[in-house]
Amino acid sequence: MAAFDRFKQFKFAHWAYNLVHYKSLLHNKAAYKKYNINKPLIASISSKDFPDKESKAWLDIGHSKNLVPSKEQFKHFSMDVQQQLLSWSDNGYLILNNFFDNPMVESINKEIEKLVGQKKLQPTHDNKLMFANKISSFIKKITLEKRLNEILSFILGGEVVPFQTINFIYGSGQRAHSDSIHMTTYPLGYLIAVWVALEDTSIDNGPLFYYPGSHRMPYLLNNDFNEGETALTLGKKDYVDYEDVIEKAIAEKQLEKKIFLAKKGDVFIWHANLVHGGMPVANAELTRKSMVIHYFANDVIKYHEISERPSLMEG
Ligand SMILES: O=C(O)CCC(=O)C(=O)O
Repeated sequence: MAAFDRFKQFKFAHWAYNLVHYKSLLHNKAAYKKYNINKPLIASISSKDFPDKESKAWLDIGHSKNLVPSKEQFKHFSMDVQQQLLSWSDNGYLILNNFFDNPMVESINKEIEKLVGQKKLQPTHDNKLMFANKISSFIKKITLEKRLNEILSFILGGEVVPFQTINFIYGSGQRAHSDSIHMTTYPLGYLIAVWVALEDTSIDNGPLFYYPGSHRMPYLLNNDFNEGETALTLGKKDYVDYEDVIEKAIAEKQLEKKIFLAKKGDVFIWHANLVHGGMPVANAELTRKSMVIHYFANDVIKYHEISERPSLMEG
């Protein structure tokens, strides 16, 4: 393990970092009070600090076909969206074909290109362009798109707040995972993701894949794969260990894998616990421009399970 990675194993390194970013942790204050979490906002936090693993988002408590029609807002959605909301509990995803029109998609692509050209957006080691929403008022505006936010806040049962955007120029090739290991909430299930196709995808440029119904599997959290945690150090297992465990769980369940062959402008919304990833890129010369926006419900505890770091949210 590299020296810096070893250093990050020590929780006090995170506490110091959190202290510097104290303002960005205030979003957790009301929820800590509500759920009786007696810890400073800068402290490490994980599922072990919560009273149960059972509390869930309102739409996960029963079946969406029974729950959604009783809400006033439901009848204001299009027939297509209504049908998909009724099946949310079965599928764990929703598809909005042609949601963004061509000029809008081109404007997003231009904006990302500009930010990359100006080196304001730099690819991470795994080729992600992170947090364009924090440096571009145009991208921020996209995350707040009204029709989109109405659907998201309906599904999560309250106000949603964008946490991050991730832009891809090439397919991610990312292994199967649930976002709840990266952006965890208490109660569970209060994260939602929006994937936007910024060009057509095909089997050659590494399209998105997903397992319908996988969101109903138990949430995989530190207790399920990590070990060796102490009061001062994080568990000894790594993200790769998590990926191995989730792949095994999917294989055991024999869930069907589906591939989203998106057209430019299509949107795919997934549940906090839907297992998904990126297909291997068959032709490395092809781009696969896309943007993911992750949203949290506003009034829940938001953090990162593996590193036990509370999420940093813009004030
Ligand atoms: O776009 C992809 O290939 C995968 C994105 C993803 O898995 C995520 O953002 O959680």
